[in-house]
Amino acid sequence: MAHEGIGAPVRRVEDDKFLRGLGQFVADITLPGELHCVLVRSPHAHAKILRIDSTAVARPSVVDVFTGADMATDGIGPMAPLWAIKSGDGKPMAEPPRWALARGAVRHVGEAVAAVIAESATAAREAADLVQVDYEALPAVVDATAAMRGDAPLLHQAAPGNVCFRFARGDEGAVRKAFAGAPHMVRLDLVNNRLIGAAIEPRAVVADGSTAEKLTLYCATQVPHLIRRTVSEQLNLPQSAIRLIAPDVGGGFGYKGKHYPEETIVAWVARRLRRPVKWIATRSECFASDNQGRDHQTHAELALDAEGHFLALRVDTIANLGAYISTFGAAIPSAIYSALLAGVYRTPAIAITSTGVFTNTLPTDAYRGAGRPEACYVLERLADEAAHLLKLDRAEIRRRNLIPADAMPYKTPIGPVYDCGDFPKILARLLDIADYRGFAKRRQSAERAGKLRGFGFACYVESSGVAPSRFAAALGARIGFFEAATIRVQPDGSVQALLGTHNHGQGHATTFAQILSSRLGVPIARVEVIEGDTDRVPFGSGTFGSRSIAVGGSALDRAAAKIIDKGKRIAAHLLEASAADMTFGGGVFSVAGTDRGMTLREVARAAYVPASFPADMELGLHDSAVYDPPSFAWSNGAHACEAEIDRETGEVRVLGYWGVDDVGTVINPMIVDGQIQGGVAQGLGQALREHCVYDDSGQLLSGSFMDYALPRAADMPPVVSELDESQPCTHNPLGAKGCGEAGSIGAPAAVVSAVLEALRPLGVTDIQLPLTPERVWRVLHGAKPGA
Ligand code: MCN
Repeated sequence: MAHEGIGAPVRRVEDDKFLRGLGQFVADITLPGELHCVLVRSPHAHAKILRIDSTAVARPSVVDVFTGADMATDGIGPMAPLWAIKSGDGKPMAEPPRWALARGAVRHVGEAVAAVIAESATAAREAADLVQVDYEALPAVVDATAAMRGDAPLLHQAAPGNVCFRFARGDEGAVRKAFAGAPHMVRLDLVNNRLIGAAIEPRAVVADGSTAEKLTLYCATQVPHLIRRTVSEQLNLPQSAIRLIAPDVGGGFGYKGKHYPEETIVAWVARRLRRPVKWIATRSECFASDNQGRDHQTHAELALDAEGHFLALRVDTIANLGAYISTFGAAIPSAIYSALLAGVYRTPAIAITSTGVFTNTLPTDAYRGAGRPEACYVLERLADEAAHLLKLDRAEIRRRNLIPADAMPYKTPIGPVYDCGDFPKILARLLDIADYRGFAKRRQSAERAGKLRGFGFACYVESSGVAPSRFAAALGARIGFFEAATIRVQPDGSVQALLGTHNHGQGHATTFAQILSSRLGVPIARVEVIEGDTDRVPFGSGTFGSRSIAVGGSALDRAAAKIIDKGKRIAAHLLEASAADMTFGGGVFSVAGTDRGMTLREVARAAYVPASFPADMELGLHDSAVYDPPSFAWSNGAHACEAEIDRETGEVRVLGYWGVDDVGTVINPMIVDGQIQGGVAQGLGQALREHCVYDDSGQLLSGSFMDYALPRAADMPPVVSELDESQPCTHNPLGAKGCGEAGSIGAPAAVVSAVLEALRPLGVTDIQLPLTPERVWRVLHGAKPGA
């Protein structure tokens, strides 16, 4: 059998159907008698709803129009966040209710106010235009700092000053002491720009409520079991009465891993009308209703000794949560972000405060990277600034502060313990492959051609494998983050693997099959990976936080161990040997020290014939396992890029990009390479192009791809990605660490580092994300940076 197992760069088995247009996405699901749902959305960022009048809508093709009042009558519960953060003084976060259909007021443009249900999508759209909503417009606030001012409009009575929480972590006393005695200090004010996710497939929900017994939901989501749970709680239905199918999903990027109002609305309407109901977001609707990402304003200070050793870090972040707390919206800028503030560095004292603030904007939540790019950006900007202050090379100041491999396991002063990693080696290798030494020469020749050239780099550590449930619970998580896997070896030796994770572009059908190929010795063509169906997959948490391999893969590995164990007992029985003498490898059970053995296929056949196995054994070769990680899997790496700036236009061109990443044991290097490249594309997007902008009244100005600039193929430099497998994760059975977010974490910091390096000779020391041509041009020409 060709090597297809762990480590083999096999092509993705799932791509065939996608390349031939045979994927089955939610919009492809058409049920007999289905109705269509179009949502009437608020044009105001903040308003009281005075009256909703749907009399003009009456026509045969329109079935009904529902409002928040109807949902209230039916006792539909609020959209509860699944992570609750406490303030530094122990106070629980302010948790104002969020209703799937607005009740009494709207707090962001695009908030759903009424659901129009009609026999066709066109009829529903036309009718939605005829629903009359009388609003009393209220003043709005979109900037988080402005929202905390005394005269700012108040969004929720339950959140005075629009503050949701004032999270604090670390040892402020130790930090204060270190700063008092430090000879050097750098301080920066940083903006981490708000981003809008843009998967190829818009969000979509189809609900079949035709029968009383079972509500089937088809949903473009990353987290099938989680959505089943939240919808069941809101509709007060047993979870077993809901089947949630997340079929092929065209990208998720974190923002499809959250519970949205439309899931509740469509499920509730379908049950109420006893008909299938379909809602497919238009692209404009995505801009007005999908969660957004990042949006931090941070003041950060780093204290250093005379040699450039970091002594203490203080971070004060104001995080814009939007109008409501999304599923994990409160955790991202607090629990998750703060855990990364040691980064790859030995900083003895760290303290952070992070204030979550309500504004009249869409809710923010996880978006590829989710708190980690923000932390990396703070640290790397400070490191560059410190190097500049102390006249040290940027690589040298990092070398002096990196946590050495022999310090592992390393307990950071902010809480987490890194189990392994060789950060100095990774950085050294990066600088080699990117030819950092040769940069000065390349810069000179660029200067001769009238160009400004910069080399930048960033080191990162990532809490992949989200999440150790005990750690998460201690910081306010209301759910566990385990993963579950079931393996069924069929009587012919073919294998089905059922996992609670979800594949929306990451290649799970291939990599999970590769794990089983290694563990069970089966060809990957004989492994079927099943995800995304709560009636087939018993339990699960879903895919987010680069967890599928580290957590789901570990559950699968454990289940495989149980299969092997049972297979040994069956083979021992048939070969008249002791189970203790059986070995397993390459798909064959053997009696140690003899040439007697049986293949997995033979054992599987026997497992379903009771006469072939001991009487006290249960029939079949199938088993399940769950895995809850004891810690995060600490992926890490260093990324570099070289960029050139056009003085005339301010355009930044990234000429080359390099990454050296430690994602532990690599299951499929080709897939990991693709994941890194995809992440880098999104990181470059954040650094150079993407910017979600609201005007002061809360209207989304970047509400289409004409205004919100995604990176295009031509913006992508060649990406050289190298993987270092020398530091496998020590606490999961695969040794694997996640890779899905790596590129989006390192890239923004690396790009800004390069651009500032290019601009420093002109006296420019600061620029805020994103580095659009206009911003760079303004900085170059000494004008005030634009909004
Ligand atoms: N892998 C591997 N060896 C490793 C680590 C991972 O071969 N050491 C493989 C895995 O088996 C899997 C892929 O790489 O096929 C990504 O694995 P992992 O890092 O565990 O991440 P997840 O599968 O949990 O995916 C989530 C992650 C996140 S959080 C976002 S956001 C994201 C991403 O992955 N969204 C994506 N990558 C994406 N890729 C696509 N195409 N579309 C998205 O929406």
